[in-house]
Amino acid sequence: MKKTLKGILAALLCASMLCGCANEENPQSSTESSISETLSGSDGNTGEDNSTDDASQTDGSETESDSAADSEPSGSQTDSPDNTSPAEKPDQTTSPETGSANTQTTTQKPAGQPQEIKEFSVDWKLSSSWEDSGKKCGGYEVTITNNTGAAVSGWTLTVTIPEGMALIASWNGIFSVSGNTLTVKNESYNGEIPAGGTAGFGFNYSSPAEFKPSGAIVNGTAASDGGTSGQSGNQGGGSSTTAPATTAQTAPPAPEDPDGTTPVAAHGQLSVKGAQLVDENGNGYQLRGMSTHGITWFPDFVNENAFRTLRDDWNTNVVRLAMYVDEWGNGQCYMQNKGGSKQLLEKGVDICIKLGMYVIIDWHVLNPGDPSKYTDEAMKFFGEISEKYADYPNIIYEIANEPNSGAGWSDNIKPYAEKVIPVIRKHDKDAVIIVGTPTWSQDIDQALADPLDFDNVMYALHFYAATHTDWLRERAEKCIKAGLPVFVSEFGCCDASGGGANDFGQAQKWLDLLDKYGVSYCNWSLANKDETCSAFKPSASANGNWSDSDYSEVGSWIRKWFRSK
Ligand code: IDC
Repeated sequence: MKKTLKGILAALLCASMLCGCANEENPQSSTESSISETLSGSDGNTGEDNSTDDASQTDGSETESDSAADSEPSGSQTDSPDNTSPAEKPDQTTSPETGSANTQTTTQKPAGQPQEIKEFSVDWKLSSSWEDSGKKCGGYEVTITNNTGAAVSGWTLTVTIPEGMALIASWNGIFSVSGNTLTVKNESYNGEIPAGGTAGFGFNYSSPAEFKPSGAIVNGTAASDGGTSGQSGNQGGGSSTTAPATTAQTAPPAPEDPDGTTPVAAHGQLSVKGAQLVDENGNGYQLRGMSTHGITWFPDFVNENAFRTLRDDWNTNVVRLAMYVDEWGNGQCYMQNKGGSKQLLEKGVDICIKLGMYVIIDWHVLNPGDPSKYTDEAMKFFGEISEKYADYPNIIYEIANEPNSGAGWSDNIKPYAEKVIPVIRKHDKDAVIIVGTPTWSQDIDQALADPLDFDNVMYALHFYAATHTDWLRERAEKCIKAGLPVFVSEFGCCDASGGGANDFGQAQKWLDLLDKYGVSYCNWSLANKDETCSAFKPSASANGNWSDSDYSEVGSWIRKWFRSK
């Protein structure tokens, strides 16, 4: 069944009627405001689950898994699970990322507790906490709200910290510690706070005693404590106490150029023919584009101008929206904030529909390594999302990013897929569905040996060029030649930790191979985190129209590659 423009317009009419009702009842229910409220809302249970395996493979040199992968091309999944607890490697696993989700936060005081409104208020959101060698460690996302009634052009915050507390990581501010005082000044790009507006920064700390921030001073005056919230369920009186909203009913927008030259206008509903992704005319078609980082970690990058720049300046035709399911270190993943995660995801999907780009809805399973641990959640999520977007040819579903920790193909992943795929198919009969493979989506040969019995399914192969070299390329080529539909829904040019040096020689070999067979690929990641795999420098904005000075080394390289196609 092909999706037609007529079908989309009918769906739009229907959805806009729904939306109209929702808006009548709740004039505040625009996606934008709901997202900002939700994302600044309660952490709820931010995942005390610190003992679970984490982005194990992401820790290049430290983990058994990477070296095992390198030295043992067979990539036995049994030796791959990483049992290093986050506490033992806080710097790579504790990445609450930029606190930019908070930039639109409005501070709401609990009813019945009038508080004196000071010139500034400060919200402290604990996004993670752990212990390391007897020290208390934690990650905070902090929001300063300007209540002065006039814009300020710079800010300096000081707060008392426990004796001996040190910073492990910090972002969106210039930090210094002197004795018992932590001082944070704005960066060049976030000094301006409009009247009523906010600025955000964040950091991870390690301290002999737990840090419970209060009594901050901003620009020389005592700020009101907007509140603290976080893992412990300690929910103070600030904006962070807002419960996660349920998903607002919003209508997807119309494609802005339905008969034009956008990727989706020109190629329509994709499907799988043999090993090859083909367009609505049955011609081989390759998707190339960027994967976001976790959307709840870098929500600012989910914006129209950024995606438009990716389409028009970067020459890409797909965006992958990575929605972490339950990752340690981020209190806003799907399992912690379903409403907020879903709204942000839908915002990204809607932008792609408007821009005529393909979009991959990525159920970003890294933790738990076995996707079948959340089969019911996945069925519910994919049921809802596929019902909403059933008529849009833009959508590709990726139902398990990277199974790991020994999750086997035939025992865990395939049975999981056999439950989730029919849920999607019930609404969307022909969408392309990508299924992850064992050992962080490296063991595609196991899928080849025991494929799924559904049409339009592809199998994920992921590589990080500095870690996964000839042996994985050989496996890829063998499987593709044997007829397996492979989709590289995520790759990096650096090592599997997302760090280390870029290896553009290896990356080039990979991309040449993928282009030779028309295999689609998405690069990790559309973010300005201070790590090698980010396409942007920490100083870059998320707003598109980037200039050369905004790009990281890999950002410049990959953009050039896409533009050459
Ligand atoms: C990494 C991010 C990093 C984050 C970490 C843990 O780059 O900022 O702290 O996840 O969540 C993958 C995963 C992907 C990893 C990436 C790099 O799909 O989530 O992102 N990687 O480690 N597989 C192989 C590498």
